[in-house]
Amino acid sequence: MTDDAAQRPFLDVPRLAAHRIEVVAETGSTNALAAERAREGAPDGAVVVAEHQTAGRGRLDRRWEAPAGAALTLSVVLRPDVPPARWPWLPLLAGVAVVETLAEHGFAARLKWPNDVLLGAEERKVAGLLVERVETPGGPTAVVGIGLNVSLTADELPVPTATSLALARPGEPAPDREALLLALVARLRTRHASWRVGGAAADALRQEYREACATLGRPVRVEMPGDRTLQGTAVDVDADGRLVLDDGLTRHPVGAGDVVHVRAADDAGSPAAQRPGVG
Ligand code: BT5
Repeated sequence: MTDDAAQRPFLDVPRLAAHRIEVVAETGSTNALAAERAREGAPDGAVVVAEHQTAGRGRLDRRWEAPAGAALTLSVVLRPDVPPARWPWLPLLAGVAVVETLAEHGFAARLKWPNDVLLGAEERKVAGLLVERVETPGGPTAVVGIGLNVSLTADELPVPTATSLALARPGEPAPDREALLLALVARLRTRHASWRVGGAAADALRQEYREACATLGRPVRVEMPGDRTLQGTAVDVDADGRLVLDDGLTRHPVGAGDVVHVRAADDAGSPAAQRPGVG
C-alpha cells in the first residue's frame, strides 16, 4: 500500500445506505452486482458502489482498472419506462450528470461521445460510462456504470491517456469521494426523472450535451465492427443520441452500439498516437 492509499478514507456504509447506496468492499464489476440487484427487484435509482473492482468492465471486451479506494466505481439501477429508441440517451444523460457534478467541484470536464469524460487541455479520460440492459421480472432495466478517477497518482494510471481529479489539481487535496458520490447520484436521479418525461426536458438535455461535447466540430474517424470506418466532421448529436458525421456530401448518423472507436481523423490508432479527445 502506498502512502496515498493509506490516507484514503473508506466510504461510510450506514450513512450511504440511508441514500439507497449500497457499499461493498470488493466485487468483480459493480455493473454485474447492480444487475443482480435489479433482478432481485431493486427500485429505480438504487446504487451499488465498490471500494475495489477486480474485473471492471469497459465497452466491448475492454477493462476498467483502478486501485482500491482511489476512484468512484458505481452502478445505478434505472427503470426508464420509455420506448427503447430513447435508451441510447442514458449514457449521454449520465455524462451530463458527471460533468455537472465535476463543475460543482471546480473541474471543467468535457464529454467525448459516447461514453468518456475528459479533463484538461490534453483531454485525458477521467471517467468512463457503461450502460447495460438487463432483463428483470419488473421489465427491461438499465444499469448505468460510472468509473471516476478521484485520487489516482500518475503511477497508478492504468493507461497513459487517463487522468484523475487529484492530478488535474496538483498540490491540492483530492475532492472527498463521499461528497462527490452523493452529488453525482443526486444529479443522475434528477436528470433521469426529468428526461424520462420527454418534451422540453429531453430537448434541454440534448442542448446541454451538445455544449459539453468535445467531439462536435472535429474531424473524426469512426471505427465499426468488421473493419468498416466512416470519416467526416462530427456536426451534431441527434434526437436519438447518435453522432452525426458530415463527409462533405452526406450526413451519417452513427449509433453508439455500432462504434468500436471514435478517433481523430489523423490518428493512426496506436495507443501512443491515440488522442483521448477524439480517440
Ligand atoms: C468505458 O469503456 O470507458 C466504460 C468504463 C465503465 C467503468 C464503470 S466502473 C463501474 C461500472 N462497473 C463496471 O464493471 N464498469 C462500470 P471504454 O470506452 O471501452 O474504455 C475502456 C478503456 O479505457 C480501456 O481499454 C482503457 O484504455 C481505458 N481505461 C481503463 N481504465 C481506465 C481508468 N481508470 N481511467 C481512464 N481510462 C481507463
